[in-house]
Amino acid sequence: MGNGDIELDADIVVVGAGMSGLYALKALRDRGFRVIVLERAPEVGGTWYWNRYPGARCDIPSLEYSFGFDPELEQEWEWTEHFAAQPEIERYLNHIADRYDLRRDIRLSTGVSAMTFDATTDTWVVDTETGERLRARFCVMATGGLSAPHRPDWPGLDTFAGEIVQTSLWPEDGVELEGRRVGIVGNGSSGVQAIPELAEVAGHLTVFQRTAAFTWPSQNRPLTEAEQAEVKSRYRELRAAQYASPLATAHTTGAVIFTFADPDKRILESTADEREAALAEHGFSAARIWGDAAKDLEANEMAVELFREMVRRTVHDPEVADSLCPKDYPIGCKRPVLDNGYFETFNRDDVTLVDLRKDPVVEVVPAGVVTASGTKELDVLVFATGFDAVSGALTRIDIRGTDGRLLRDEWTDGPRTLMGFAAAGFPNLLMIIGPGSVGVLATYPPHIELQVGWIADLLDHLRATERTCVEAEVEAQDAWCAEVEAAAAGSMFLAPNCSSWYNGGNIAGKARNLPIYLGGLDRYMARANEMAANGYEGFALR
Ligand code: NA7
Repeated sequence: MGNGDIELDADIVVVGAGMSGLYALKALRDRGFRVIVLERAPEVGGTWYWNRYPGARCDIPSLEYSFGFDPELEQEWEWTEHFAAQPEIERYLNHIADRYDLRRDIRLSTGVSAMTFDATTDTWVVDTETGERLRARFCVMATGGLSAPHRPDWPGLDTFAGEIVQTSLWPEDGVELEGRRVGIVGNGSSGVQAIPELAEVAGHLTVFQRTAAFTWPSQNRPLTEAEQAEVKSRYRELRAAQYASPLATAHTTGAVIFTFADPDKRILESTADEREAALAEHGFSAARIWGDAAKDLEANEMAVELFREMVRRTVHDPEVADSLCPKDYPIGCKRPVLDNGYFETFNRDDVTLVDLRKDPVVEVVPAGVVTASGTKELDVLVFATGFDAVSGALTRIDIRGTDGRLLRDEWTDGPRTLMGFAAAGFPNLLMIIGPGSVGVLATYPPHIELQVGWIADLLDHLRATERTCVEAEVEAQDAWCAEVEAAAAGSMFLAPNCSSWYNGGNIAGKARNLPIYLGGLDRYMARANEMAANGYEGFALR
């Protein structure tokens, strides 16, 4: 690539060797670019390396949560379950690293601390936590949407005499749990997945809950050979369906994730008998079948009541059941959770629920966690308290663009990008599944393939036309941000009493904002491809 007089370590530095970074390396190397990947972890896999807590599992069917770029890879890889557990996905990503000889361009245990754009040469200077400095023309951020761990700052936490672990930073050699007094904080996907597994091994499990979860039985089961062969026999057609769909799904495997809402079913007009029949037929999913619950808060509250009824029918102790009933936010505000025996776990004698709304945390002491009602003695304290999502992995790096402006400061009121690909003021910096794209809503592997393909085409175009710089234009970025906002209007993600990692409400001081385009991947990619066809409209190419 035309690098003039300056010495470049690579054409492109990719930050992160998770799913996005691995595929970016493969695709960009295939186009003849010199690529170096920098990864903080000692292994590849990203999310599927770090989140190795007991029970960690994907909530998208395995046969769809996988890459389609190589039909041979698709045919040779055998998934064992409808919803793959973490070790299997980690093995899959390691297999990809080996199969395409990716490791030679990946530097492990090399976190990126700072990135500075040098406008005199149109290059990025990348500083690592290991003290290295690299220069590249372009940076591609493959830093993930749920990768910047968040942990509460409880008073006295550092005095705790036992072991503190976080689900998203689970040690590779495990944590001793057998027979011990274990506490867990957090009831999102991570907590809900971990709780039944921890209860199995711990001597006693104490669950500290701030907000009750909407979670549905996953109905996970082994994939039969016949099911797998059937999907593999028509994989091209199914992948095509994924690439062209709003959420990169093809409903291939027959795994029942949820009973989807029927637009014609209106809970506001339903009778008590009809609701009872729905409970008998669908169980917890009876709360999800109503078309009017998606946008109408009154209908939503009626659907939530069906969910609560299922909790009361499942959990024996009425007080515990009451605490486990979601009360003050709508279904659809947070990402739905899939579980394996979550509510049933609270019927065990060796599991205690502490409802932090009634019994708040006072402090942590060497012996355990003190709440208003007294000390809960613990040997291990597990935080499943989520992430500074979507933008956090980017704002935690000191990214300095034109005139030294800091990305973190530019995004104080929420991230601003042109379609999640790039941000004005930060030339030659491209993002995979960045804020302002469809983001975490569409199935990652096919979604990543589409985005990386678009980025690779852009970089190819720059090389072919001998340009050294690409930057999002402010007007185009403003117009796109307005469109993202318009698409989110009226959605439950921004309901008045909804606070979640989607909208930044889970992190104190973070701007409340939904940096996710709700218009669907199909419309998003059509727009991206149209921009490309019009000579990368909205981008300044120099
Ligand atoms: P989530 O979904 O953000 O869940 C985090 C949980 O931790 C949630 O129940 C929070 O309660 C709780 N939390 C956070 N801070 C505190 C404090 N200070 N005290 C008590 N409880 C707290 O993260 P996950 O890792 O479970 O899942 C993230 C995504 O990964 C998931 O949606 C899937 O897409 C995969 P809150 O609701 O804020 O009251």
